[in-house]
Amino acid sequence: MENAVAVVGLGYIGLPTAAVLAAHGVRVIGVDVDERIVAAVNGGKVPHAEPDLELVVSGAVSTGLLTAQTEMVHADVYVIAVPTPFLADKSADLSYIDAAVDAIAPQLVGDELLILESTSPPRTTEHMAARVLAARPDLTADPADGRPVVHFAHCPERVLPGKIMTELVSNDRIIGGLTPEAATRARDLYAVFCKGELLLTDATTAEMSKLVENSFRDVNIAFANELSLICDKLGIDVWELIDLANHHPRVNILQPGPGVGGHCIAVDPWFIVEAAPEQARLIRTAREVNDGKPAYVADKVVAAVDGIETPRIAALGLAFKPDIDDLRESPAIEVVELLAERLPHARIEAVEPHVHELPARLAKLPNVTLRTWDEAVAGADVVALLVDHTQFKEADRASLNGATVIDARGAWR
Ligand code: SAJ
Repeated sequence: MENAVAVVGLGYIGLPTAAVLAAHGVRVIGVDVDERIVAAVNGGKVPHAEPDLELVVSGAVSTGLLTAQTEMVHADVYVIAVPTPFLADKSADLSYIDAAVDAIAPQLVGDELLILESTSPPRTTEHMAARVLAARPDLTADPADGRPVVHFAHCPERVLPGKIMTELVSNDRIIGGLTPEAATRARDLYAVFCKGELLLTDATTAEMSKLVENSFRDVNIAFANELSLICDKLGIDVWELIDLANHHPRVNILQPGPGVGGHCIAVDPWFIVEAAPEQARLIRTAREVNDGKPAYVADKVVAAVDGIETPRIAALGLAFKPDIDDLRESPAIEVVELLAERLPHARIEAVEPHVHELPARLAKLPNVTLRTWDEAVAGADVVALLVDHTQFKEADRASLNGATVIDARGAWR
């Protein structure tokens, strides 16, 4: 298929990118190993909730410009948007990238562009190129070499879940080429739909830029989370303190919470720590501070039910942040898990209005159930607010009936 873009991985980033490209007149083939995702997309449906995504996907499918399949195809441009989780030792798991690259390599004939969008440790684009060229010694990445050239670039996604369809178009983008020509070619693709600035650099700087952006946020959230521990010790309301301090013209402290979740901010800083363990001291400590928050919140709940034989605990929210259904790496889930383990005789009633069933991690725990607000708060000894969903913020708190409230988000101050 000529003049086509193959988007490899139709997840949180790949599918919106494929749909937006197709909506701008580009022929896009989505490739995903999951048959259910492929079937959903071909039916104009989306496998996960994201505002406006289904509208754009169904429109693109109906014009015939977006199709999905499980087999790899030949394309002029490959956009690789597969997961890059971390392993138990916090090092990056590049197996999804490697699998995608291994499937692409036999398709290449020369002159293709491979763009890595997955958030990746420094030098992953170089790793990707080396892997392709090891499989295909008839090709090169060097335009002066004489053999057919394949171009490699890294263009990290920076969109905020919940606002992906607008941010894809409006955010500035960093485009790192393994060669200047690769960067220019990648820029031409993003220029089709991106109204933000397109900033060209080399691939490794682009990789680091993405990691640094999320680490910046992680370190700043860790500062707020550390303040919450200090304030508890000193008997100060941390949210009032932050409100006041933020009146300084050059101070902007973020909000403490039960920890940092999602697939990005809780993961990406580890890639920097892995690349420069001796130097990345603050970044590592920030991760540890944020990772320590779920246990700290669980401790507070355990202390609050001390002396109650069979306590009932309402755990409000399971998502990793407000007003979304995404439960990935959610600190709220970790809090509930810890409570279930530490309080085997307690009834833990989770309320998550954005999902219809408990995630597998919690469903297997005998003392955790999914309830409505009314069911959970009626008769609860402790109410733990773990996610500041609008619905909870606006709820009638008279129904809490004097239960002990542990507000990990400061939403009910
Ligand atoms: N959080 C706090 N306090 C705050 C802000 C956030 O505890 O003041 C928590 C949230 O509750 C959540 C976590 O941090 O658990 C992360 O939420 P988020 O809204 O800060 O970020 P994400 O993970 O949804 O998206 C981030 C964004 N990165 C930055 O803002 C630097 C997004 O632009 C990236 O594209 C995305 O990561 C990604 O895919 O890397």
